[in-house]
Formats: sequence, structure tokens, C-alpha cells
Amino acid sequence: MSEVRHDWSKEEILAIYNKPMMELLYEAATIHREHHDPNTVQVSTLLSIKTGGCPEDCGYCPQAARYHTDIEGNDLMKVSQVKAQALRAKASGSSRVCMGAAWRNVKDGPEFDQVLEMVRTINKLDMEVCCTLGMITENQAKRLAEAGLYAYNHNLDTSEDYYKDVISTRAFEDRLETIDNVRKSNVTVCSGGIIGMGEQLEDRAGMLVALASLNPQPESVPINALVAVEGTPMAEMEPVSIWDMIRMVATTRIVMPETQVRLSAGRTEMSREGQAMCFFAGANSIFAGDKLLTTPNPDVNEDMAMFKLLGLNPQKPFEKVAQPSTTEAADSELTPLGEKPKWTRPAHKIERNEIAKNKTKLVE
Ligand code: SAM
Ligand code: DTB
Ligand code: SF4
Repeated sequence: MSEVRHDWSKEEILAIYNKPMMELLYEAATIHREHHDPNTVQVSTLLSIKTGGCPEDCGYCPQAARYHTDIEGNDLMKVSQVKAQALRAKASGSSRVCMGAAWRNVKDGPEFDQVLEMVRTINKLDMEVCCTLGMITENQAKRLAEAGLYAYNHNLDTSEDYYKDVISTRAFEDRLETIDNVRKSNVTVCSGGIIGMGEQLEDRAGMLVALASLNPQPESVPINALVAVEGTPMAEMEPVSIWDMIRMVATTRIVMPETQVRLSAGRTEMSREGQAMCFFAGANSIFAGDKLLTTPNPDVNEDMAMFKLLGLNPQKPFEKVAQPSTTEAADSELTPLGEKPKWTRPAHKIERNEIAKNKTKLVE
């Protein structure tokens, strides 16, 4: 059985990534079979509970307020709406609901209390609940855990070096600190990144070094292909080749053998054959449902037809980690601390982000 290593070097990871394809596939598939059932794929449904208007400048993101994209923004959803969507996701075979909010960080107050109620409601439906709400403190992570949160998603997105070319409103260290705060609760960690943002192969390897050196390694790692959205600084990026996606998935599987590797954004551009190669190379999770947060995703029926064709079965909830219990708000032992953490704001200029911000302003 391959051991879990936390001391991978960038050079070692690059050497794996660049192996002849057949050797890479064989090695990844072998490790995959040692640690997972190769015919089981975990299925998550994304739900954008608060869309658009985000103060951050992430160069890939259509929800950043400063770029001129065509998305429809929404205030925080009601708990009843979230419950209805979660029931639909459950009926269509999802084991997990992942709620995303276009926030820089979580602030204590009525909106966070509402999110905690959403977590309680979905956990009581016996589904795994994941949140991705931006940066959080230890106290906020513990309150989410107490409500019954199963996973917290917070992506490193790319290497520490390239991060500075993508985002200027926060720093890579802030991401690591939030992941550390999640680890201090008993919520599992979901952290991965995006390929196709103009990064070098060294950056893909650098991101995997950072993820693999977390101890414990994240329970799930989403690998996203950039969805190049008009109006964002990355609108004109070249689409990711399926071969790059397969190499990235296989390398992730080899350096993080126990992790669930999620084939995330970008599946609308991938053929069934391409996705099958990714599953063979160690991907064992997907986002299902015709929408990611704001962009399209394959139809659930098409995905279920693909599962049937490939003999894949959706994973049942709580197969990897036991269901957390839910504490009601009235019985909570944790009080909001109202902290105002000093998250970094480097504020350096990223040329393509500046251009995208100023572009349509001239036309308006
Ligand atoms: N605001 C929170 C944050 O940034 O952590 C949570 C939501 S944010 C949309 C979650 C993740 O979605 C990002 O970290 C990024 O990896 C991914 N993402 C956003 N836009 C994307 C795009 N256009 N293509 C691929 N992935 C994207
Ligand atoms: C992740 O790694 N990918 C998801 C989820 N975590 C939150 C988000 C993908 C977003 C793609 C662009 C959009 O739909 O807005
Ligand atoms: Fe905001 Fe998250 Fe989008 Fe960045 S990725 S702009 S933090 S919603």
C-alpha cells in the first residue's frame, strides 16, 4: 500500500506529471485501487446561496463586483429555499450539498446565523453539508462544526508564486490560515485549485506541494479547469487540454492517495471518453447539476447515463467520515466572538485585473 507522504518536492511532482502518459495512468490507477473502490464516485451539488457583488479581485471569478460580467446577483437565500434545493439534489442522487457565498470572509451576525441554520437543515436530511464562504476564524469553524458541517471548501487555487498574479486583495497565507482554522474543528477540509489560468507547470506542481504537505492532507481536492467568463481578466485564456486535466488528476491521485479527487469546473468541455480517463486516473468525485455556481455544468441525466455506461455508482453519504451531530441554535455552547481578524490586503497592481476593471467603464 502506498504511504501518505507530506514531503514531496516540486521536482518530484513535476517528474510524475511529465511521465509518459501510459505509465502515469498505470501508476495513478494502481494507487487509486489500493485506496478506493474504482467504481464509486462521490456526487456533490453546488448551490450558490449568495451570488455576485464580491469585494475581492480574483482574476478568474465572474462574481467579483469590480468586473463587468453578465451574472445575476442575489442576496442570501432563505433557509426554506435551500432546503427545497437540497431535497432535489438528494432525489437526483447527490450525497453532498456544497453552499457557496460570494464573500471575502465570514462576519458574525444574522447572515452567518442563517447559514448555520442551513447547515443544520441539510444535515438533518442526512446529506453531507459543505460550505465555501471565504476566510473564517477558528470560532466560526467551530460554530459550523457544531451545526453539523461535514466539509469546508477553501481552495489554494494555484501556487504561492502565481497567486500574486491572480489576486491582490488577499494573500496565499490567509488561505492556509483558514484551512488551519477548519482543521481545529472536526470539519473535513476540501481544498484544490484551478488549471488554465496562464500558470506554468511548475505552478501546478507548486500547488500540489502545498496541498500534499498539509498534515493531514485535505479529505477532498477539487481540480477545476478555468471557466473563462466574459468580462473577467481571464476571459481570453486558452481552454485547458483534456490531456492536462488527466495529468493533473493523475498526479493529484499519486501524491494524495487517500483524498477524494474531484473533477470540478470545466466538465461541459470534456467528452465522456475524456472524463472516463480522468476517473481511471483517480478522479472519484464530481459536481452534478446543470449549474456550478454561476456557469453551466452537464445535465444530471447525462451524468447518470455516463455513470451507467461506465458502471460507476454514486457514493452514499458518510461512507468516508461519520455524520456529524447537529446542535440547535438554542443549545449552542459557542458564542460569536465578533472578531475582526486582520486578513492580509497586499493591494499590488495586477495588470490584467486592472484592465478588466476599467474596460466596460469606458463604454458605459
Ligand atoms: N468566495 C469564496 C472563496 O473564494 O473562497 C467561495 C466561493 S469561490 C467562487 C470558490 C472557488 O470557485 C474558488 O476558490 C475557485 O477555485 C472556484 N472558481 C471560481 N470561479 C471559477 C472559474 N471561473 N473557473 C473555475 N473555478 C472557479
Ligand atoms: C470548487 O473548487 N469549484 C466550485 C466549488 N469549489 C465552490 C466552484 C466552481 C465555480 C465555477 C465558476 C462559476 O460557476 O461561477
Ligand atoms: Fe469572491 Fe470567492 Fe469569487 Fe474571489 S472566488 S471573487 S472571493 S466569490
